[in-house]
Amino acid sequence: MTAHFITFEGIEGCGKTTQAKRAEEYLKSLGYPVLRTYEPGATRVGEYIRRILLEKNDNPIPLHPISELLLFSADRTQHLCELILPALEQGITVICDRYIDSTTAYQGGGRGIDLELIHQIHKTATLGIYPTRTYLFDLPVEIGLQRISKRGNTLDRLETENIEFHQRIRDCFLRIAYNNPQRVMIIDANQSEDAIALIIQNDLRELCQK
Ligand code: T5A
Repeated sequence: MTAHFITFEGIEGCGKTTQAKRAEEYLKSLGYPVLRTYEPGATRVGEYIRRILLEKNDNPIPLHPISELLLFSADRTQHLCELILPALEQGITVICDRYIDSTTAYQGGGRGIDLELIHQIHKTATLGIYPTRTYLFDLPVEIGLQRISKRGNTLDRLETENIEFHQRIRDCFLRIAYNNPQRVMIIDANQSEDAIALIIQNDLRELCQK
């Protein structure tokens, strides 16, 4: 199998992290080397950036939407240089929990930043590295937010946004999928974990043969 760059995307509480772990286990069980990683925060610089963006406290640091966009993008470039590119170059498949589609959906769809500007920034920040397969976990916003509220943790700056904000994000993710049907597979995330894992495993098996 050529090393693939696979991303997991979706709204809050969609269950993508659970499935990213299961996909990693599955590919490893077939004997493929895999790096599972995430955005933001997977590098040392990223840890600092993540604290600015997502620190959970009652008084989050004020951030202009463009600053937010640039911080997610800075985290990405560092992530690519330190982890993603070296892994791909060694033939290791990379599973990444969130990537550019999250920026388009959250900062574009959610915050309303011009999508053309976001695409221009992607071109620079990604160093031209785009995923070969993306799983989009689609779910009604109410169900996703209920799932995260059950965790009982303090919520971060994005989780505390109103329901319309999260609905715009879901709509934007779906538009990305419709515009990129070869790359993005929409998964109905309102099914059992096992049912979802099976859908992904079937798709991964096909991908492995390419
Ligand atoms: N962000 C990120 C941007 O705004 N722009 C960007 O460019 C990027 C990269 C990251 C935040 O940053 C934003 C998006 C996010 O707001 P985070 O803390 O890193 O935040 O976490 P998330 O990516 O949001 O992911 P989580 O791991 O917190 O949530 P998931 O992916 O929904 O994951 P999971 O699997 O933990 O599931 C959530 C809950 O649902 C249950 C799980 O047990 C868990 O309790 N669950 C199910 N329940 C019922 N049925 C199923 N099939 C289930 N699957 C899981």
